[in-house]
Amino acid sequence: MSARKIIIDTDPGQDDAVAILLALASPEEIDVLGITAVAGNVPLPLTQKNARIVCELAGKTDVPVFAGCDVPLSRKLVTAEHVHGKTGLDGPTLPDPTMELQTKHGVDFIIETLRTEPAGTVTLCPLGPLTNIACAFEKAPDIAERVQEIILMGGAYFEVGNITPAAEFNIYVDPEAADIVFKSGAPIVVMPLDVTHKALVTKPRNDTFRTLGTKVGSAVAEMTDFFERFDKDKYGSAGAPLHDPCVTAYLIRPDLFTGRHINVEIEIQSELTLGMTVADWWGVTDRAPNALFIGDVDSDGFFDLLTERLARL
Ligand SMILES: [Ca+2]
Repeated sequence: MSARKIIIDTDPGQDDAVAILLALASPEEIDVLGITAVAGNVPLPLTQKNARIVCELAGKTDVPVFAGCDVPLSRKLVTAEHVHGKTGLDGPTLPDPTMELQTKHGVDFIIETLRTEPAGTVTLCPLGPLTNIACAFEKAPDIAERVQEIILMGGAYFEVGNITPAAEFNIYVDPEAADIVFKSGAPIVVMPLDVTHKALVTKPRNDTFRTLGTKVGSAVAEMTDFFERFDKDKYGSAGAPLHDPCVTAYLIRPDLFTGRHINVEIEIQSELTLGMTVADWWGVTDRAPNALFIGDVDSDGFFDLLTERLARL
């Protein structure tokens, strides 16, 4: 089987960084055509810079990085420095990138790639708010049916919200964009908090990253140390959840994950529950399934994979 061609759409973010490192360490399964940055965890000038920092950390300076949208489709940007720190990548000290940002807009890169590559051969991997993807679908309605699959981190059902009581951060930041993507007709796989909260970096797991004895291993351990304090304080959990790496791990080992093919709709009107992913897990409506909503992961298998791959960089 040849490697799957993907575009990573991201707002790094420590967990985005680990997701990107996992993809870049796995060329047999994953061919990263490009990385598009979006405003989310921190504003766009930082997310596009962080994406380049991560590529350089991986030693993969030939991956083109594009800046996409700097604000949600119709709302004011909400960021998450309280989770990720001022830079978005707080924790390790990493050098400023020397690789150039591409001049093309990220949305145009997504459109052109989907139009150029054979239909059904490019997978989109959104790890942040869905603004860039929705913008591309709005600007070029012909591309949605050319997408092989969208594998995204976002939403929650049984775990409910992390930014409001009802909503997960990525969907909440740009609910209109999420609504467009979930209604696009493209095949969607969703990694909600329900599964990402099971991908916890416990202390022994983080020590394993640290003892890899590489620049990447140390950086991942330091990012996780920083990231962890938030979830420990908030949820009392035994470690930091690696949300976004669930997306790239799924590309390599889909057998580690289980879920249900169900209908998922996005709340875009209610002030109280704005950005909620209304997931028909129990099949109580006759609304057509539009997403594979993941609910569980073999967390040991996930961390074994992550450790093995990060060790290569
Ligand atoms: Ca992210």
